[in-house]
Amino acid sequence: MTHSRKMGLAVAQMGPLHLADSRGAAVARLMEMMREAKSRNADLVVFPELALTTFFPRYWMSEEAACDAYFERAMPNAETQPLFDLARELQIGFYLGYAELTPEGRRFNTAILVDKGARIVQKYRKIHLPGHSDHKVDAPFQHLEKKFFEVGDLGFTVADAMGATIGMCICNDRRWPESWRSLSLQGAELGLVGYNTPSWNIHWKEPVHLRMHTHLIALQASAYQNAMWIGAAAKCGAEDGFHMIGGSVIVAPSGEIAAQSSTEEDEVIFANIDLALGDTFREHVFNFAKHRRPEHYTLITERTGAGPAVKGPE
Ligand code: CDT
Repeated sequence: MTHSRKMGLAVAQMGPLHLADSRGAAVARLMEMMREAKSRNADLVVFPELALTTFFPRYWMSEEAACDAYFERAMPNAETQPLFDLARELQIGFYLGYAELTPEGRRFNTAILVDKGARIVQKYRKIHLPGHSDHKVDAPFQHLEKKFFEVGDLGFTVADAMGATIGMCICNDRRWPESWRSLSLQGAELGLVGYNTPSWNIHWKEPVHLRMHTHLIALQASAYQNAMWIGAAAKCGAEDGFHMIGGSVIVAPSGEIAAQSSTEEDEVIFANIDLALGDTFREHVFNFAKHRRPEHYTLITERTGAGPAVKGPE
């Protein structure tokens, strides 16, 4: 008999952040949603990827120009300190995505986990960077994550915070089973992800509805196959005319959606999640120690791209 272990989980979706919107305006919106999350008894609130600015990788510019306009040289800093102060006052943790410029001048797409005392307890730097680094002059917009960011160098890690073992990833990472498996193999009970997903595919003529479908199917399958809860926060709607999907969700280890946003604006969704639900899956169908067969999975780390068929016994 497993005893319930409840945690108040809020996901704070953001509507568009336009080019003209200041960091101060973004932080004020985050603070307002943090207050709402607390009023609904949340222990933790999940904010989106790159939550302080517009999704700037859609614009062609130099790395220097991007650094000047969109990257944070410290966290917290003068503009985000009020968010940290409010978290401490309300005793609520948060996940926040932002563009990180290190003292050595390295650029990462980063997320932090902050505890109820406003201490940064975990940092993650995005590993799966989608898009391109060249200027696609004929495309309606760019996706320049490969130009502006380095591949994250911190790996997939977990932290014990707010009563749960928590792992983080960022946007495109959610589409890769390796991300979630790396977290669940460290006992993650809750995975957090922020995202900015353009509604239009600039590489091929993808029906727009598939953007929502592939987003949800990836999260629901990943939650189930890794016996974990997932909280996923969009920044969405049309940023200066460039539309991104909403669909912020809280997904249970059963793969079922426990809460989902219904707008493309600032919106807080909430679920009083039971971490023990994951224990049931971990003890039975996904008892990793009992049922996994890593000796048959070696290709997963030996190969990056697909290669020739492996010869079996004659
Ligand atoms: N921000 C980010 O990683 N966006 C990507 C867009 C690629 S579209 C398949 C995403 O995976 O949502």
